Amino acid sequence: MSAQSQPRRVENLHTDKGKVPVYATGIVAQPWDEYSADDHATWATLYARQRELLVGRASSEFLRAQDAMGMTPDRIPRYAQLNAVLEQATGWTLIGVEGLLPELDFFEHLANRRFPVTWWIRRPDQLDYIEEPDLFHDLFGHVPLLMNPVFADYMAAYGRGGVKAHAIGPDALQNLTRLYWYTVEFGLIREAEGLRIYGSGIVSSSGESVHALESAAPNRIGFDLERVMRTRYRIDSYQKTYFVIDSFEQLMDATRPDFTPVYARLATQEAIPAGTVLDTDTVLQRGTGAGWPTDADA
Ligand code: HBI
Ligand code: FE
Repeated sequence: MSAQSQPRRVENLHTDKGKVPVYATGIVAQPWDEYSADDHATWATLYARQRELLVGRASSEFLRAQDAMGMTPDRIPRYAQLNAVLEQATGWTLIGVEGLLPELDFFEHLANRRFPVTWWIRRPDQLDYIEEPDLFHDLFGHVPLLMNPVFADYMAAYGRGGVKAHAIGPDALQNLTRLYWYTVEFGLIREAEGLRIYGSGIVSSSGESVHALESAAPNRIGFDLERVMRTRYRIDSYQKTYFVIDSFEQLMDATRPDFTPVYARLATQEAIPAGTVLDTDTVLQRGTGAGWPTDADA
Protein backbone atom coordinates (compact mmCIF):
# COMPACT_ATOMS: atom_id res chain seq x y z
CA MET A 1 0.00 0.00 0.00
CA SER A 2 1.45 3.39 -0.90
CA ALA A 3 2.23 5.24 2.34
CA GLN A 4 1.08 8.75 1.53
CA SER A 5 -2.54 7.86 0.77
CA GLN A 6 -3.47 5.54 3.60
CA PRO A 7 -5.28 6.61 6.78
CA ARG A 8 -3.57 6.10 10.13
CA ARG A 9 -3.01 2.47 11.16
CA VAL A 10 -3.69 2.54 14.90
CA GLU A 11 -2.43 -0.59 16.69
CA ASN A 12 -1.60 -1.62 20.25
CA LEU A 13 1.64 -0.13 21.52
CA HIS A 14 4.25 -2.75 22.47
CA THR A 15 6.19 -1.39 25.42
CA ASP A 16 8.69 -3.09 27.73
CA LYS A 17 5.78 -3.35 30.19
CA GLY A 18 3.68 -5.29 27.67
CA LYS A 19 1.08 -4.14 25.21
CA VAL A 20 -0.89 -0.94 25.67
CA PRO A 21 -4.12 -0.46 23.69
CA VAL A 22 -4.22 2.77 21.67
CA TYR A 23 -7.63 4.27 20.93
CA ALA A 24 -8.65 6.38 17.94
CA THR A 25 -12.00 7.90 17.09
CA GLY A 26 -11.43 8.67 13.40
CA ILE A 27 -13.92 7.47 10.80
CA VAL A 28 -12.13 6.81 7.49
CA ALA A 29 -13.19 5.96 3.97
CA GLN A 30 -11.98 2.49 3.00
CA PRO A 31 -8.83 3.09 0.91
CA TRP A 32 -9.69 0.12 -1.29
CA ASP A 33 -7.46 1.13 -4.22
CA GLU A 34 -4.47 1.34 -1.88
CA TYR A 35 -4.58 -2.25 -0.61
CA SER A 36 -1.43 -4.12 -1.62
CA ALA A 37 -1.25 -7.56 -3.21
CA ASP A 38 -0.11 -8.81 0.21
CA ASP A 39 -3.23 -7.35 1.84
CA HIS A 40 -5.53 -9.12 -0.64
CA ALA A 41 -3.50 -12.32 -0.35
CA THR A 42 -3.82 -12.23 3.46
CA TRP A 43 -7.60 -11.85 3.14
CA ALA A 44 -7.82 -14.65 0.55
CA THR A 45 -5.69 -17.05 2.61
CA LEU A 46 -7.58 -16.43 5.85
CA TYR A 47 -10.97 -16.51 4.12
CA ALA A 48 -10.29 -19.84 2.39
CA ARG A 49 -8.79 -21.41 5.53
CA GLN A 50 -11.64 -20.35 7.77
CA ARG A 51 -14.44 -21.24 5.37
CA GLU A 52 -12.97 -24.74 5.02
CA LEU A 53 -12.71 -25.10 8.83
CA LEU A 54 -16.16 -23.66 9.52
CA VAL A 55 -18.25 -26.09 7.47
CA GLY A 56 -19.87 -28.23 10.18
CA ARG A 57 -18.53 -25.91 12.91
CA ALA A 58 -20.04 -22.45 12.30
CA SER A 59 -23.73 -21.78 12.85
CA SER A 60 -25.75 -22.37 9.70
CA GLU A 61 -27.02 -18.78 9.92
CA PHE A 62 -23.46 -17.43 9.90
CA LEU A 63 -22.53 -19.37 6.74
CA ARG A 64 -25.81 -18.52 5.01
CA ALA A 65 -25.46 -14.82 5.82
CA GLN A 66 -21.83 -14.67 4.71
CA ASP A 67 -22.80 -16.13 1.32
CA ALA A 68 -25.86 -13.87 1.08
CA MET A 69 -23.64 -10.80 1.54
CA GLY A 70 -21.58 -11.85 -1.46
CA MET A 71 -18.24 -11.46 0.30
CA THR A 72 -15.44 -11.95 -2.24
CA PRO A 73 -13.08 -14.72 -1.11
CA ASP A 74 -10.23 -13.67 -3.38
CA ARG A 75 -9.96 -9.98 -2.53
CA ILE A 76 -10.82 -7.65 0.34
CA PRO A 77 -14.51 -6.74 -0.05
CA ARG A 78 -15.57 -3.15 -0.61
CA TYR A 79 -17.52 -1.80 2.37
CA ALA A 80 -19.77 0.16 -0.04
CA GLN A 81 -20.84 -3.06 -1.83
CA LEU A 82 -21.54 -4.87 1.43
CA ASN A 83 -23.46 -1.83 2.74
CA ALA A 84 -25.83 -1.94 -0.23
CA VAL A 85 -26.90 -5.45 0.83
CA LEU A 86 -26.62 -5.03 4.59
CA GLU A 87 -28.58 -1.78 4.87
CA GLN A 88 -31.40 -3.33 2.86
CA ALA A 89 -31.49 -6.37 5.15
CA THR A 90 -31.30 -4.88 8.66
CA GLY A 91 -30.51 -1.17 8.45
CA TRP A 92 -26.87 -1.66 9.48
CA THR A 93 -23.95 -0.07 7.66
CA LEU A 94 -20.17 -0.49 8.01
CA ILE A 95 -17.93 2.45 8.80
CA GLY A 96 -14.14 2.38 8.40
CA VAL A 97 -12.15 3.08 11.56
CA GLU A 98 -8.44 3.37 12.32
CA GLY A 99 -8.46 0.81 15.13
CA LEU A 100 -9.88 0.45 18.65
CA LEU A 101 -12.52 3.04 19.54
CA PRO A 102 -13.02 4.44 23.02
CA GLU A 103 -15.86 2.45 24.56
CA LEU A 104 -18.51 5.18 24.42
CA ASP A 105 -17.79 5.86 20.73
CA PHE A 106 -18.06 2.15 20.05
CA PHE A 107 -21.40 1.84 21.85
CA GLU A 108 -22.85 4.94 20.16
CA HIS A 109 -22.02 3.53 16.72
CA LEU A 110 -23.67 0.20 17.56
CA ALA A 111 -26.74 1.97 18.98
CA ASN A 112 -27.07 3.71 15.60
CA ARG A 113 -26.56 0.51 13.59
CA ARG A 114 -23.11 1.50 12.43
CA PHE A 115 -20.53 -1.30 12.76
CA PRO A 116 -16.92 -0.05 13.03
CA VAL A 117 -14.65 -2.07 10.74
CA THR A 118 -10.90 -1.54 10.94
CA TRP A 119 -9.73 -0.43 7.48
CA TRP A 120 -6.33 -2.23 7.68
CA ILE A 121 -5.61 -5.96 7.61
CA ARG A 122 -2.90 -7.79 9.59
CA ARG A 123 0.55 -8.26 8.10
CA PRO A 124 1.51 -11.66 6.62
CA ASP A 125 3.66 -12.42 9.70
CA GLN A 126 0.58 -11.94 11.92
CA LEU A 127 -1.50 -14.41 9.91
CA ASP A 128 -2.26 -16.78 12.78
CA TYR A 129 -2.87 -14.30 15.55
CA ILE A 130 -3.28 -10.60 16.15
CA GLU A 131 -4.40 -9.07 19.46
CA GLU A 132 -6.46 -6.17 18.25
CA PRO A 133 -9.44 -6.39 15.86
CA ASP A 134 -8.20 -6.00 12.27
CA LEU A 135 -10.23 -5.97 9.04
CA PHE A 136 -10.39 -9.76 8.88
CA HIS A 137 -11.71 -10.16 12.43
CA ASP A 138 -14.30 -7.43 11.94
CA LEU A 139 -15.41 -8.09 8.37
CA PHE A 140 -15.21 -11.90 8.28
CA GLY A 141 -16.12 -12.40 11.95
CA HIS A 142 -18.63 -9.74 12.98
CA VAL A 143 -20.37 -8.50 9.84
CA PRO A 144 -22.21 -11.57 8.45
CA LEU A 145 -24.53 -12.02 11.43
CA LEU A 146 -25.62 -8.40 11.14
CA MET A 147 -27.65 -9.75 8.21
CA ASN A 148 -29.81 -11.69 10.68
CA PRO A 149 -32.67 -9.43 11.84
CA VAL A 150 -32.79 -10.77 15.41
CA PHE A 151 -29.02 -10.65 15.93
CA ALA A 152 -28.94 -7.21 14.29
CA ASP A 153 -31.51 -5.99 16.84
CA TYR A 154 -29.46 -7.57 19.65
CA MET A 155 -26.33 -5.69 18.56
CA ALA A 156 -28.20 -2.36 18.42
CA ALA A 157 -29.76 -3.03 21.84
CA TYR A 158 -26.29 -3.89 23.13
CA GLY A 159 -25.04 -0.51 21.93
CA ARG A 160 -27.87 1.30 23.72
CA GLY A 161 -27.12 -0.76 26.84
CA GLY A 162 -23.46 0.22 26.55
CA VAL A 163 -24.28 3.92 26.46
CA LYS A 164 -26.42 3.48 29.59
CA ALA A 165 -23.83 1.32 31.38
CA HIS A 166 -21.14 3.87 30.57
CA ALA A 167 -23.23 6.51 32.40
CA ILE A 168 -23.81 4.20 35.40
CA GLY A 169 -20.14 3.39 35.98
CA PRO A 170 -17.24 0.96 35.60
CA ASP A 171 -18.84 -2.03 37.36
CA ALA A 172 -21.91 -1.92 35.11
CA LEU A 173 -19.62 -1.52 32.10
CA GLN A 174 -17.59 -4.55 33.16
CA ASN A 175 -20.74 -6.65 33.50
CA LEU A 176 -21.92 -5.58 30.05
CA THR A 177 -18.51 -6.15 28.44
CA ARG A 178 -18.57 -9.73 29.76
CA LEU A 179 -21.96 -10.21 28.05
CA TYR A 180 -20.41 -9.02 24.77
CA TRP A 181 -17.39 -11.26 25.28
CA TYR A 182 -19.30 -14.47 25.96
CA THR A 183 -21.90 -13.95 23.21
CA VAL A 184 -20.82 -11.70 20.32
CA GLU A 185 -17.14 -12.69 20.56
CA PHE A 186 -17.12 -16.25 21.96
CA GLY A 187 -20.69 -17.53 21.85
CA LEU A 188 -21.84 -21.04 20.88
CA ILE A 189 -25.34 -21.95 19.70
CA ARG A 190 -27.18 -25.29 19.90
CA GLU A 191 -28.48 -26.56 16.54
CA ALA A 192 -30.22 -29.82 15.62
CA GLU A 193 -26.91 -31.34 14.46
CA GLY A 194 -25.04 -30.23 17.61
CA LEU A 195 -23.17 -27.22 19.01
CA ARG A 196 -22.12 -24.59 16.48
CA ILE A 197 -20.03 -21.39 16.66
CA TYR A 198 -21.44 -17.88 16.21
CA GLY A 199 -18.89 -15.79 18.16
CA SER A 200 -16.65 -13.59 15.99
CA GLY A 201 -13.54 -14.18 18.06
CA ILE A 202 -13.88 -17.90 17.36
CA VAL A 203 -14.92 -17.86 13.68
CA SER A 204 -11.97 -15.58 12.84
CA SER A 205 -9.46 -17.85 14.62
CA SER A 206 -8.32 -21.13 13.05
CA GLY A 207 -7.17 -22.63 16.36
CA GLU A 208 -10.17 -21.65 18.39
CA SER A 209 -12.63 -22.75 15.67
CA VAL A 210 -11.49 -26.30 16.44
CA HIS A 211 -10.83 -25.89 20.17
CA ALA A 212 -14.23 -24.35 20.97
CA LEU A 213 -16.15 -27.42 19.79
CA GLU A 214 -13.74 -30.32 19.99
CA SER A 215 -11.36 -29.77 22.92
CA ALA A 216 -12.19 -31.55 26.20
CA ALA A 217 -10.55 -28.72 28.20
CA PRO A 218 -13.23 -26.00 28.28
CA ASN A 219 -16.58 -26.01 30.06
CA ARG A 220 -19.68 -25.58 27.92
CA ILE A 221 -22.53 -24.09 29.94
CA GLY A 222 -26.09 -23.04 29.08
CA PHE A 223 -26.46 -19.26 28.68
CA ASP A 224 -27.73 -17.38 31.75
CA LEU A 225 -27.55 -13.59 31.68
CA GLU A 226 -26.39 -12.93 35.24
CA ARG A 227 -24.04 -15.91 35.25
CA VAL A 228 -22.35 -14.52 32.12
CA MET A 229 -22.18 -10.99 33.52
CA ARG A 230 -20.39 -12.30 36.63
CA THR A 231 -17.84 -14.42 34.75
CA ARG A 232 -14.31 -13.12 34.25
CA TYR A 233 -12.39 -13.85 31.04
CA ARG A 234 -8.89 -13.72 29.59
CA ILE A 235 -8.10 -12.04 26.29
CA ASP A 236 -4.82 -13.84 25.61
CA SER A 237 -5.74 -17.53 25.50
CA TYR A 238 -8.57 -19.80 24.38
CA GLN A 239 -11.66 -19.48 26.53
CA LYS A 240 -11.97 -21.72 29.59
CA THR A 241 -15.75 -21.61 29.40
CA TYR A 242 -18.15 -21.19 26.47
CA PHE A 243 -21.79 -20.23 26.98
CA VAL A 244 -24.39 -21.85 24.74
CA ILE A 245 -27.63 -20.23 23.53
CA ASP A 246 -30.55 -22.09 21.97
CA SER A 247 -31.36 -19.29 19.52
CA PHE A 248 -30.72 -15.61 18.80
CA GLU A 249 -34.31 -15.01 19.95
CA GLN A 250 -33.35 -16.39 23.38
CA LEU A 251 -30.41 -13.96 23.49
CA MET A 252 -32.62 -11.03 22.46
CA ASP A 253 -35.33 -11.92 25.00
CA ALA A 254 -32.79 -12.32 27.81
CA THR A 255 -31.42 -8.85 27.21
CA ARG A 256 -34.69 -6.97 26.62
CA PRO A 257 -35.28 -5.89 30.25
CA ASP A 258 -33.52 -2.83 31.68
CA PHE A 259 -30.24 -3.95 33.29
CA THR A 260 -30.20 -1.43 36.14
CA PRO A 261 -31.67 -3.85 38.73
CA VAL A 262 -29.39 -6.60 37.34
CA TYR A 263 -26.31 -4.44 37.92
CA ALA A 264 -27.51 -3.67 41.46
CA ARG A 265 -27.87 -7.41 42.21
CA LEU A 266 -24.48 -8.22 40.67
CA ALA A 267 -22.79 -5.52 42.74
CA THR A 268 -23.49 -7.65 45.82
CA GLN A 269 -21.99 -10.84 44.30
CA GLU A 270 -18.44 -12.03 43.70
CA ALA A 271 -17.10 -12.32 40.16
CA ILE A 272 -16.68 -15.93 38.98
CA PRO A 273 -13.28 -17.12 37.69
CA ALA A 274 -13.35 -18.08 34.02
CA GLY A 275 -12.82 -21.82 34.59
CA THR A 276 -15.34 -22.36 37.42
CA VAL A 277 -18.48 -24.50 37.19
CA LEU A 278 -21.30 -23.75 39.66
CA ASP A 279 -23.86 -26.24 41.02
CA THR A 280 -26.55 -23.98 39.57
CA ASP A 281 -25.06 -24.14 36.05
CA THR A 282 -26.76 -25.99 33.19
CA VAL A 283 -23.63 -27.93 32.32
CA LEU A 284 -23.58 -29.28 28.76
CA GLN A 285 -19.99 -30.42 29.19
CA ARG A 286 -17.62 -30.05 32.15
CA GLY A 287 -14.09 -29.35 30.93
CA THR A 288 -10.97 -31.20 32.03
CA GLY A 289 -9.02 -27.94 32.29
CA ALA A 290 -6.08 -29.66 30.56
CA GLY A 291 -3.60 -27.18 29.13
CA TRP A 292 -5.09 -24.14 30.80
CA PRO A 293 -2.66 -21.43 31.84
CA THR A 294 -1.72 -22.20 35.44
CA ASP A 295 -1.28 -18.59 36.51
CA ALA A 296 -3.92 -16.85 38.62
CA ASP A 297 -7.31 -17.49 37.11
CA ALA A 298 -8.76 -14.52 35.24
N1 HBI B 1 -13.31 -0.63 18.95
N2 HBI B 1 -12.98 -0.71 16.65
C1 HBI B 1 -13.38 -1.32 17.79
N3 HBI B 1 -13.81 -2.59 17.74
C2 HBI B 1 -14.21 -3.25 18.86
O1 HBI B 1 -14.62 -4.42 18.80
C3 HBI B 1 -14.17 -2.56 20.10
C4 HBI B 1 -13.71 -1.24 20.11
N4 HBI B 1 -13.65 -0.57 21.28
C5 HBI B 1 -14.04 -1.15 22.55
C6 HBI B 1 -14.48 -2.57 22.42
N5 HBI B 1 -14.56 -3.19 21.26
C7 HBI B 1 -14.85 -3.37 23.64
O2 HBI B 1 -14.14 -2.91 24.77
C8 HBI B 1 -16.34 -3.32 23.92
O3 HBI B 1 -16.68 -4.28 24.88
C9 HBI B 1 -16.74 -1.98 24.38
FE1 FE C 1 -14.57 -8.32 17.90
